[in-house]
Amino acid sequence: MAAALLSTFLLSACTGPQSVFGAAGREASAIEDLIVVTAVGAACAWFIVTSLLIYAGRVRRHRFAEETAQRFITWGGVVIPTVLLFALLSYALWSMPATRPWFDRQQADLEIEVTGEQYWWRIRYLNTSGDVAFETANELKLPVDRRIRVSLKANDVIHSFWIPALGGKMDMIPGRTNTLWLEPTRIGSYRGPCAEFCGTSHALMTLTAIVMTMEDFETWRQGRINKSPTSADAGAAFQRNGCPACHAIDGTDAKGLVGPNLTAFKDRLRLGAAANTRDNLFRFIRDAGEFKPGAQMPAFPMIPEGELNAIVDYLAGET
Ligand code: HEC
Ligand SMILES: [Cu+2]
Repeated sequence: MAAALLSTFLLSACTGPQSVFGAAGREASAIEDLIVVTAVGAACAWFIVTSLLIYAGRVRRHRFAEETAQRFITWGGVVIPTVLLFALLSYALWSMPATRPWFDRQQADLEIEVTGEQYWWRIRYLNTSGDVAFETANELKLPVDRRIRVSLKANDVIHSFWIPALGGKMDMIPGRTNTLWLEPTRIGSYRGPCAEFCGTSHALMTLTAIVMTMEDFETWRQGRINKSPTSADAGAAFQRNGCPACHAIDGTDAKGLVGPNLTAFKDRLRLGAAANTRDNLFRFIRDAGEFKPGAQMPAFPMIPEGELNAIVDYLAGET
């Protein structure tokens, strides 16, 4: 029975980059175990009740003696459900510290702050003293096998942070900081949706978590921290068309904070919620609302094609 139930789960495409099954994080494994144990427990209860129904309705169709009925009610209606439900409840309570661990700054190997914005994710990596080391957006790079403390905030409305393969879900509430632990255990790329309806493009507010080895992560982090200034000419078209009012690129004069930080944009896999290709980049800048209805970035239909291509060249080649 349990095997049949499990295979139904597996056959219905329950695994993938955005799934609790096939967990790739410590908290997510605890959640996965909890789901399996409660599902199997529920399946057992269902199996017992259904068998009894069939027995009473099909096999023994005459009346039971009063005493037998009493005994049946005591055992089937009180004792067995109490034991079964109590066992499941005990397991759920016992697993709570593992699914949602208490956080302690001392234990963190890395601290990250993620802020929900309509309809994107602002990501700040903090240094050991708790100050912002650098900022990025929509792509969360994480080292494997490290305890990561994630502070969750929101700038406009309530959003919700959830990378099912790595850990639990937690709301991001304006004016509040919530904290969540993540400890990725497997290298790979995982997807997280915004899990609280936040407006027109809520469904397109997605986050990619990339789990890498500690060495790769350190190389990337040092590259971001020590980013050398680029020549002003390179991004002239970007500067000229007002993009720095909202976007920052480290090592340049672009210091806008309204929109996503675009440093090393060429390395990002996604753009808006689509693939980061030259063509999509061109179309996104021309009319961001075409990709994400309600996006807080104005359309730029007035930028001439050559000029737009220069901006695309810059962002696609920007390091
Ligand atoms: C008024 C502020 C504003 C201006 C001006 C602006 N942007 Fe944006 N931009 C945003 C916001 C907000 C987003 C996030 C939209 C979303 O994903 O919901 C964004 C997103 C982007 C993205 C996608 C980032 C990602 O990770 O998905 C790119 C690329 C971009 N802008 C390029 C530009 C360029 C090039 C210009 C200049 C022509 C420009 N922006 C001007 C606010 C602005
Ligand atoms: Cu959201």
